Amino acid sequence: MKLFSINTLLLLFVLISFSSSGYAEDGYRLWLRYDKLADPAKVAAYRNAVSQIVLDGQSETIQVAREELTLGLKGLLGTDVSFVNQATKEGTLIVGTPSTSKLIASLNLKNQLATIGNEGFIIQRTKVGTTQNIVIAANTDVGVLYGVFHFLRLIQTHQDISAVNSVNTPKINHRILNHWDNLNRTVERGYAGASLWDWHKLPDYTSPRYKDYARANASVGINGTVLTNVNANALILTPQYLEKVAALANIFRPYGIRVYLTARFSAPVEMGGLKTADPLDPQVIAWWKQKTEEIYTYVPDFGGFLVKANSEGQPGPQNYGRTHADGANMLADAVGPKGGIVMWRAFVYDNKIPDDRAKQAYTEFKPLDGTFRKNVLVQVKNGAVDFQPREPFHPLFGAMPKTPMMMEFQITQEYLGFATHMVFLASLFKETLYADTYAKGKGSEVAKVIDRSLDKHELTGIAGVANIGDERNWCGHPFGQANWYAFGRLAWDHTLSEDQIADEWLRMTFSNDNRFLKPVKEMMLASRETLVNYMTPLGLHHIMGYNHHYGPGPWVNQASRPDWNSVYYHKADSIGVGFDRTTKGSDAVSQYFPPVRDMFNSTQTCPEKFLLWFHHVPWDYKTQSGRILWDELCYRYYGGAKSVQQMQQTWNTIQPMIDAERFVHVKDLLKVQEKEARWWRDACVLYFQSFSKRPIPSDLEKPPYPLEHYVKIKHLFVPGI
Ligand code: BDP
Repeated sequence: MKLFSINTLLLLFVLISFSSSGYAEDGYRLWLRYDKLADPAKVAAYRNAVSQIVLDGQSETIQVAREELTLGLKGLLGTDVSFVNQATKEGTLIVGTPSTSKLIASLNLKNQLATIGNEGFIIQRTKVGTTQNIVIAANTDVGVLYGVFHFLRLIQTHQDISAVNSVNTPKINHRILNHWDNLNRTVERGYAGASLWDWHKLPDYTSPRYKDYARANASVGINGTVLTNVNANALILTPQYLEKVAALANIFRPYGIRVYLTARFSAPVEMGGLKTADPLDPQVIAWWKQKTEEIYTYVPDFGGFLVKANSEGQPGPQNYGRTHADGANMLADAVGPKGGIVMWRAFVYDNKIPDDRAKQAYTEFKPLDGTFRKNVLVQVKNGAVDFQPREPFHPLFGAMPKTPMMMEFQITQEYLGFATHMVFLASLFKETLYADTYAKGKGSEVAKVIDRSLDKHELTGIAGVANIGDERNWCGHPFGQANWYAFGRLAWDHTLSEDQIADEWLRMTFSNDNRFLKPVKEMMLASRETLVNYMTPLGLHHIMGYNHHYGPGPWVNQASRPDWNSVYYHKADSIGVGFDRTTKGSDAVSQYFPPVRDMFNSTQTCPEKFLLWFHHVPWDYKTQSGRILWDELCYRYYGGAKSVQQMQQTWNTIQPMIDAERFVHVKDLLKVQEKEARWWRDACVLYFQSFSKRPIPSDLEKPPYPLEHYVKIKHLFVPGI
């Protein structure tokens, strides 16, 4: 009798080989991989440092901390570490808060705990009785959980913990992901599959991914999530959906993550049957108050609302002759008594206003400074136009000292190559955070505006538009995960360097091997500049394909509104290229504080990276390299595309150091990136050449097709719309 066919045996073999490493390397585990450390000496050292664990407390948060420690240590060290009641021997890991753990309460940590607030933690090697132990202490259970994740990270990244002494507190209170997810599971500007939220099956079926999503967020300290698109659908506020929202909130709660929703401003009309959504109308006020109370019956710790109003066609208070503050305050009064907040977006611009789009948010919001309720944050994109590969910081930062300003970054790569280009966004985030606004003189960096060190607001916040979908590896590109990670780490502590964040992420996600780390880290750190060079060098912006925003489209001039045309932004003509935003032009420079204004106002002092953002510059203008602008533009485009080829070469060298699955995945995506970088280069250079009338420098290869070829390329069914 034949028991097994050859095929079955083969399948069995494949399964066994997978299970010996535990998992297929499909990226699902993100940076929380916990594979056994390769170096036996390290394993031995960590086992000595953590021979048993005392973790007191019963809350759900303590339970998930226990789960994570169990999973992490078993994986990393290859053995179960037992939980005990007493620090009976050297190398006991003592975890908890003074209120849940007698042992923690008995240690001399009072002074330190007094400095770390509700979410901070201390990890310290301390003598307990006669033995040396490591303590993870916090004031709250969620602080303990953050400490546990940090401790596991130390081991994952091979840190020496023999003298560990880390006091860690978040610099910003609200660290929030914004999902632009629709109720039909499409994701606006999402490139990683469908929405994670399976509304149809919720609340009864809850995918295991929800918990893993929460773990990943908590591991980097993200403590809030806005579930729905800023282009909002009022349906989310109905009982049918609130029940589903509650199911998600219940899963996220133990991980310290609060749920927020987007509020469609016209909801009182659309679903409440009212004739108006005027924020000063008593019936409207009562409707939102009642609706908010209803939401809190489903989600007792509901975080509040995010609102896009009077922007790109969304309804808002201005429809009724009211201001943004009137609208925000009405909602703030509704959620305030329950501890909720309102994040009111400043992303507003109107094609009927005959002014530079880049100026409009400032013009509208600055006069409202001081008129918002205490529980309102004004959420401002990093730059004044729209999440471009590079923009100068938004002039509203520092300009509204009486209002807490919340940073909005875009993690999803709407304008940065979707989920096929490798670009490490920590560089972009840091560049904005560390731009000096001069609001209170030198040293008034954007980070200090949003972390309250400048104006001492009670509320502080930072948001990132998520790049997460239901693709197996969450973000589409394996390196897209690094941007989710980087956002979280910088939201917690913006002083971390890009280098450190890349280093941590690579070690946890791929390998601690230096032969891998060094070249790949270098590649990541250079990747944003590379992308800027092949897409929008020297301050160019908003020259992508119309509407879907895929690929180059510097020729776009037929959009339904002028401020959606590329030609509006680059203003190329026979004389030169660039948007004159100087005091002689649109005067956008004057929205910055004087030293910044003056710096941007002159081509002599304007950083070259922002040259064409602020100036219309003649083609023969001499740039810093000594080349004329036209030549420099060509060299930047060609240099960018060439750097992608170098990225490919670098990636090929690390093949032996990582698994084949992820190696091939990244290798193939680099092929796409290389092709598209050349596409951007050729299309843009040929297009701008039609104005400059100058030759492409002779040492650069000529584009294979004429300009018309690129103009004619049409893309249908582009994801993310
Ligand atoms: C733009 C996106 C659009 C968003 C908008 C926003 O193209 O899909 O709705 O930003 O932030 O960049 O509201």
